[in-house]
Amino acid sequence: MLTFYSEGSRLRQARTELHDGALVTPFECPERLDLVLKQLRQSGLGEIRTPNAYGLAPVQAVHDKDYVTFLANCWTEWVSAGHKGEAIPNIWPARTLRGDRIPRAISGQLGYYALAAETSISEGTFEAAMASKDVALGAVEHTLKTGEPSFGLCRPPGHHAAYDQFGGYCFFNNAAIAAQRALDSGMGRVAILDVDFHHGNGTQQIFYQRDDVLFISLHGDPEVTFPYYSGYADEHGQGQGEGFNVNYPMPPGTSVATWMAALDQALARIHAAKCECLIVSLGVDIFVDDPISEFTFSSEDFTLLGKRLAHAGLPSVFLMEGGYAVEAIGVNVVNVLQGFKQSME
Ligand code: FKS
Ligand code: ZN
Repeated sequence: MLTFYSEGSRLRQARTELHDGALVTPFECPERLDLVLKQLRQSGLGEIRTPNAYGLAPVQAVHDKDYVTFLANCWTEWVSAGHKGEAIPNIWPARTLRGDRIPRAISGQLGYYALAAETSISEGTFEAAMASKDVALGAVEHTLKTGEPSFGLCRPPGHHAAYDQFGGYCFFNNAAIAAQRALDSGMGRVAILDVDFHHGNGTQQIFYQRDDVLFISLHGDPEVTFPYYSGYADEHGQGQGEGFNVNYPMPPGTSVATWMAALDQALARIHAAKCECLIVSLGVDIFVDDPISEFTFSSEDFTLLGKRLAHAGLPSVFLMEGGYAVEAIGVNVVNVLQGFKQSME
């Protein structure tokens, strides 16, 4: 199985994350890449390739043009406005304010285009987001061409990024960009299966009114878990998209057996909807020791997960999302991929 990876992902080097009321070193850090790369190299899973540069068109196929421009210019504007720290929003068009204006000042734009405050924008953030979506596009292109599975070691992650909003460590929605690419190259219907601990609100929002992408997410119950305002079981999709969005929220501490039962239902839905390829938003923050998440996967359980995903029998692309128990993330990612590879016919 080929891995796609870009050195450009290292350009995201934020120093601050707003966490528990303090500015801390971000959980989503470049060292995550090294831990996964190290295990991939030891595993003999396959070659690690640098993707091509695909430019902005595939980004603009799922994101708002003005949002992309905002991300491209944000850091420079923030610095020229004389701000000292990293760019962090501190006001939003909240429910009682106007949501129909995009203010001229960068501080106003930040609130407009942000859905959460933990994720700062810093030098190199846009460039890293560009590298990350190229990784996703390289992976999907390879799978479309060969039918072979591939892994995109995306960083920054993507599943919280919506049509015109960033947050939850995400800027461009890598899975959505890859899914759109698959559709544009002739795939009839694409399944995106999101196994990250956190609900993939961005992916859901981008495809909510469409039936050409089936989005299914297994995640921590938003009643008590980020992103709180999305990911409930009654979100089924809208209009044409009715029935093509499926959420399995589960409480903190949910057993692997319960989680796997939800996965089986998800795979049955993917089969019933006649999806022609599978994109997995692969967050390994469902690991028991993950510092910001509350599911109970052991490292061996990740192998089982890979095996079950292989039973879907579809051309598959794995794209990295979260996972923070830094020591274990390499092992856990590789276990999914090895489990998958071993179970393919
Ligand atoms: C915990 C607060 C949660 C933000 C969590 C962001 C999770 C990001 C992720 C991604 F895959 F996108 F990286 N703060 N007390 O893991 O979903
Ligand atoms: Zn997550």
